[in-house]
Amino acid sequence: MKRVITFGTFDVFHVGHLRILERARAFGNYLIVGVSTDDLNVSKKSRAPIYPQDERVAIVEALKCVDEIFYEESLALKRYYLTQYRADVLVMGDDWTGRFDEFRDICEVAYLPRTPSISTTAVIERVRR
Ligand code: C2G
Repeated sequence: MKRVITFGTFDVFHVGHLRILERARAFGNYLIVGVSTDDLNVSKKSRAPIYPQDERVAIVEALKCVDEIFYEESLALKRYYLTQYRADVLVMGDDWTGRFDEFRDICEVAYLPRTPSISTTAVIERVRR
């Protein structure tokens, strides 16, 4: 059993989110996802998500590739989450490259290329226009 963990807000869920979760799951055979709380998102991005945390969790939790979810409440708790959920691998998109290298002492860390040409911000902008 290889346990994979990843984190994200997954706001206005799109195919880039789906692809990273599928690729993360392919790193092992059990995928745990830390979904950022609304409060954490405000502190990370200075705005509230469009979809509230319970709806974001409901969407991510329903995916075939996701085995377990929890609320990510703080970026500072990363080491605690990795230990608590006994992660063998941490997978993140390459917008986070280098940011989690300090955890290589307790698990494998992999950064995967983002899906091009799609983001929550781009979707919001398109809807606005
Ligand atoms: N992603 C991707 N391709 C895109 C857009 C996003 O692969 N076109 C990936 C990101 O790289 C990330 C995941 O999807 O790994 C979730 O993205 P966000 O919801 O933007 O996550 P973020 O708010 O950056 O939260 O502890 C880390 C964080 O909480 C990450």
